[in-house]
Amino acid sequence: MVPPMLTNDLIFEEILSASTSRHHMNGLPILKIQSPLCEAMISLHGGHLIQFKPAGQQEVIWLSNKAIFSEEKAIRGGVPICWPWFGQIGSPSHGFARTSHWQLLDYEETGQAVTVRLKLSASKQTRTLWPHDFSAILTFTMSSTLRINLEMINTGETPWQWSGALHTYFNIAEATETWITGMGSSYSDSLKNGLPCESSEALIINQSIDRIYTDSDETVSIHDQGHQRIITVRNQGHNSVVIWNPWKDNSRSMGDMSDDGYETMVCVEATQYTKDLTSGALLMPGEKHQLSTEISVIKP
Ligand code: TA6
Repeated sequence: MVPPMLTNDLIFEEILSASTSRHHMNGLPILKIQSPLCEAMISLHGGHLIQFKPAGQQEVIWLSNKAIFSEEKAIRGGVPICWPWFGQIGSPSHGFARTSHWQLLDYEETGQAVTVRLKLSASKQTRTLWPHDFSAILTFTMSSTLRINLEMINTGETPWQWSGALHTYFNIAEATETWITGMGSSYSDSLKNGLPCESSEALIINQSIDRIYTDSDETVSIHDQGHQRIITVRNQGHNSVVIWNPWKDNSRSMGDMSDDGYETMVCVEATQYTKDLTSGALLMPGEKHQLSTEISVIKP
């Protein structure tokens, strides 16, 4: 079920192509994709994908039914773009990309997929938060699978360092009946001050979890028993996979998540993790880097 605001509060603006139309919600521009292969929505505020549903299947992406659509806030759920830093090592938390307005660069559709590209470049506003020149291009390739690619380019004359994440919220039928494999065995536990831990068992979502896995397999699988499916996640250009579920108490403390929100979501994030702003991945002038995630659904 998509949250009611996606159907009730969406105001149509214009048709862009056979599968793509432009809308707005609370004044924020939203692209809606309705193709024979999938349904999806992307908010230009944050460059934030807020829906993805392959034709004939359940929603793959979770969006909070209390998500706030406002220029000042990051949307709770979907795929927040955390960049150019991950976590609270800078301000705002998780970087400024998820609260910036992204420009629609172009869109294309073939029989195989709908592709939408968005762009964010350095501006007076971004330089007050992060004094660097950059250009970032987000490409969403949507068919029965979803691929999100964040390409970052150092357009300046000095090197800079970055971290970040494609902070995907997955929609699952029931957390306690969901387990995750392929994330690897070594992780640092953010709930225990980054304590290094080892566990080779499948991860069951039955408690508050905030872990940074550093030796994941190429494919991480979310066994979503209740929906009788496996969601596979293949990341590239990252150094870790963060898995997060806020569980009861934290859900209750978040104004933009309902008290039981944690029961139907889990975040599995393509992450470039670093402990502070000065030890991030280095990008030299003129260099590019791509951080991507590819999400598919397997019906056993
Ligand atoms: O990726 C996990 C995490 O960094 C958690 O520590 C948790 O706070 C979460 O992201 C959500 O952060 P947000 O700033 O969106 O509330």
